Amino acid sequence: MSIKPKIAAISVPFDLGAGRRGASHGPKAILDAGLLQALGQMDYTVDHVADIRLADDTAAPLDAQVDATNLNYFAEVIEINTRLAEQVAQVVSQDYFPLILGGDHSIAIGTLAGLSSHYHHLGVIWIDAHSDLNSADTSPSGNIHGMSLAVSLGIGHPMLTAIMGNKPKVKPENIVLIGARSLDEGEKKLIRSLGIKCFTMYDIDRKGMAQVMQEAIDYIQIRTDGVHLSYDVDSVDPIEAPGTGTTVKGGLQFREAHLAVEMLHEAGIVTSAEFVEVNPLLDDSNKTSQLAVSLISSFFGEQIL
Ligand code: 6HN
Ligand code: MN
Ligand code: MN
Ligand code: MN
Repeated sequence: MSIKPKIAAISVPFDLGAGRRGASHGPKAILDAGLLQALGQMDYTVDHVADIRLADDTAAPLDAQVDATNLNYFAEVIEINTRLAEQVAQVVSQDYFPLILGGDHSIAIGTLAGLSSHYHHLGVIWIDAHSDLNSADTSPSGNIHGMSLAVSLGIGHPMLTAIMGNKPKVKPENIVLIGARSLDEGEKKLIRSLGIKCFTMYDIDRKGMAQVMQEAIDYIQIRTDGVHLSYDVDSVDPIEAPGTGTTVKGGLQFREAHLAVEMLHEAGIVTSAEFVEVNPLLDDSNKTSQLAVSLISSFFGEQIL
């Protein structure tokens, strides 16, 4: 990233993919915490091109018309992601760097669908306590934010996998999971059977974050023509990121969380990013939205010295 990309910020105030409300306030909290000022100070041009929200008059629930068993807010998730996919496809064709602010992690469905219009071999670096590889058959909750990566692989309800065309948006060998520590049984099976590269917290403890990130970068850059960073703030330890709906203890430390994005900046391989699951309703101190601004700034190359 020696030449600064033009950034298209897309906010997605949506939380119906999650099990609790509040991630819909994430984009505003991140903006209020000073994101645009921080990027402006670093001489980036940021156009806040869209704020994607549900139409007021959501039509007759699709959930009632199709079999959406164990798929909570199916119709709303489809609507949001269809519109997000179109927006992402548009900005990527205009040579913007897409920066998506969530919202819950179900919005990765739309982000990846939109990106797949441009990249043939899209890589995905998924930093998350979870793997979001469930489907209606394996999900313990029915919450679609726990299914978004599976949908992008082409696994799940056909109306979800059909957004922006039926082909899978990402191939299993082009995914790297980082920070995993809460995987459901079906997800573990899928990771093993598809051979998805996964650096768990155990790997991070054993090897250190620097080595894990270097391995992730080396692995992904040789096989892809673009790399999307999907950063779920629940990857970070709840001490630093209390404001998120599905906290899991034993997460990334503040420095590890930053080192990951600093190394991605240095590698210059990432072509789009999203930061998701900031829920300010669970965080009176705004610690988590401030953390998001700090992570995004580091990702775009903020220098300490
Ligand atoms: N997220 N694996 C759990 C589920 O309900 O499927 C948690 C998912 C969390 C999803 O954090 O984006
Ligand atoms: Mn997630
Ligand atoms: Mn190609
Ligand atoms: Mn998560």
